Amino acid sequence: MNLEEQAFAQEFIRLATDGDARGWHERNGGNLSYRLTAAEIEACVDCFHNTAPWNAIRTAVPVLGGAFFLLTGSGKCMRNVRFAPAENTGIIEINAAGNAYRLVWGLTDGKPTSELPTHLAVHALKCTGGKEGNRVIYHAHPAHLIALTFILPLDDALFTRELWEMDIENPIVFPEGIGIVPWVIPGSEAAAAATLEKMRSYRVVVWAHHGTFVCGDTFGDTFGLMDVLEKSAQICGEIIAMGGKRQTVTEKNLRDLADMYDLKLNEAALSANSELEIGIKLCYTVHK
Ligand code: 2HA
Ligand code: ZN
Repeated sequence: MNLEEQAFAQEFIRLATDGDARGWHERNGGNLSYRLTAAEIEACVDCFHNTAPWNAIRTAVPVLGGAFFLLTGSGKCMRNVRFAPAENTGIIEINAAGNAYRLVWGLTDGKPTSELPTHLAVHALKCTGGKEGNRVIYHAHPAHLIALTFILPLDDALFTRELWEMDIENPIVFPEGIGIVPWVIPGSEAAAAATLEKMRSYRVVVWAHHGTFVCGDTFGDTFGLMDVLEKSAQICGEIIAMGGKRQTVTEKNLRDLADMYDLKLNEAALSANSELEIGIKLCYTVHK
């Protein structure tokens, strides 16, 4: 079978296409990577070549030794992925020591995403302790979330609390909260290190004034997570544009929800001040 027709490749293409349709991928913005299962590697091995040179990975990822990733290419556009998967995406193999990678399929005239250090660092962190989950890592530039990073304090608990209040399902979708990384140079080892630190506690990291990094077990989970975050950020932006909240979801409401659905909610976000002042008072009255 043609590699592009494999179910995982089709799901990868669908996510790239849907993210582009949402407007999250202007020009070459954003990137996506997926760690293949043993069965998928087996099914594709005849399509792989072993002639490309090995490239050093500056921060070695021994736990990923022998892994294969399907990923977008540096400078490639999500909107083109579905029309020419083998030009815009590729599969890399990590060597046994986890300190080098080589291209084994695709990216016929290119190289892996500029954010490869962050993708690999987060995959290494998230694949440990049961190698089944967190196969998908997705970076996008959703406008409302980025806009909020110019308005809300760059604080994990406050950001989490605001987004939780925006959609009743959000505490269920990301009970552990979200991490915020202040401005960092895109593609840098520093960006990877800062993201890694936050990913120890979360599955969502927002890069201030840049975009969002999320990970999920499946393509559907990952896209859904990005989607709820962005919709919540949009609601938050509209509230600010309307002059701020007159009432909101209280700490008690959230604790009741946690009891009912047996959620372990992030305590700092639960007790965060929901009467933020951000130039305008974001919340005028909180009905307790
Ligand atoms: O792929 O979004 O952060 C381009 C980017 C870099
Ligand atoms: Zn980016």
